[in-house]
Amino acid sequence: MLTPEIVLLGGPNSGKTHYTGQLYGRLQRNPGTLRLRGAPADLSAFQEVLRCLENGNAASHTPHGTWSEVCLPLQDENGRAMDLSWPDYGGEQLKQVISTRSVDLAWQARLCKAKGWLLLIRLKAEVTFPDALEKLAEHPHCGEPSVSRVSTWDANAYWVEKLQILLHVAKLGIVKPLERPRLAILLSCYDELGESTATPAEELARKLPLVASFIRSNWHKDEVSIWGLSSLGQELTDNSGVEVFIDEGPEHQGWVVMPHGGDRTQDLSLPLKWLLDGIA
Ligand SMILES: Nc1nc2c(ncn2[C@@H]2O[C@H](COP(=O)(O)OP(=O)(O)OP(=O)(O)O)[C@@H](O)[C@H]2O)c(=O)[nH]1
Ligand SMILES: [Mg+2]
Repeated sequence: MLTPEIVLLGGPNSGKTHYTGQLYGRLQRNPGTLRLRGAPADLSAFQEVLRCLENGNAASHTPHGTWSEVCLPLQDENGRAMDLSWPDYGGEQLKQVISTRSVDLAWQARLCKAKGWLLLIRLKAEVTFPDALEKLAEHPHCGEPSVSRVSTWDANAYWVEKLQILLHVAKLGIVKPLERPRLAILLSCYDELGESTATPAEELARKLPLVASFIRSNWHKDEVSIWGLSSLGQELTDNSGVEVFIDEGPEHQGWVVMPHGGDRTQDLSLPLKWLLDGIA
């Protein structure tokens, strides 16, 4: 029996909880390449999300201190069994890594143990400063600064710094290209980017070139993949009551764009399957 551990890495509002709920709904009612072998022991984390989605509404933000881990008994299409331990938590925990420059012991243990990292980045919500840079270039000789001071990090610097801290904490050096942890990057809420013929890797490079380059330089090319993920297919709010979720069920909503691009597929378990194939 394989018992792979992965960590799900994503800041607040990056879509962790909705991916978790939608993944479980798919496994249960509309499975693809991965299937459930039986019922998980504790379903509470998943059921509340699914209950909201069945009414066409978004689930709530996960409180800061929350950590809920569910063991998913899975099998793939060849009947290979594995018990995947799947986490969900309040994304503030991960955001703090940058502000405090520290990682608590529980997180450190998880990072060290996990063979695969699933990193959620919501491109539309990432803040970069091309506007500020353009304005600076327009007034190179002006005495007065033309742009007011920006107090937040550019998302490029933020993610590179965060990955460096996480790798350091997991005791992983980057002298040689990394083979572990296997890394799946999910560009979440991919519907927010509109229709595009670009691959997910191209979308990442367009918005966050430094992050794309850091990953390309430091991971072995076969051990990293970049996907587009839209768990819901559209934005929901806490009282949106979107009919297609009520009529057809949340298990028929949402899609994934594969690393090579092309058509959307409904199988939300594909990135997980890729991750598990390489580490199991
Ligand atoms: N457009 C769009 N919005 C989505 C999608 N998935 C989630 N959202 C929205 O994004 C918001 C945040 O999603 P969550 O899953 O709660 O994010 P989280 O990472 O769990 O956030 P925290 O619990 O704060 O850490 C919610 O308002 C969702 O409605 C999607 O596929 N598309
Ligand atoms: Mg959450």
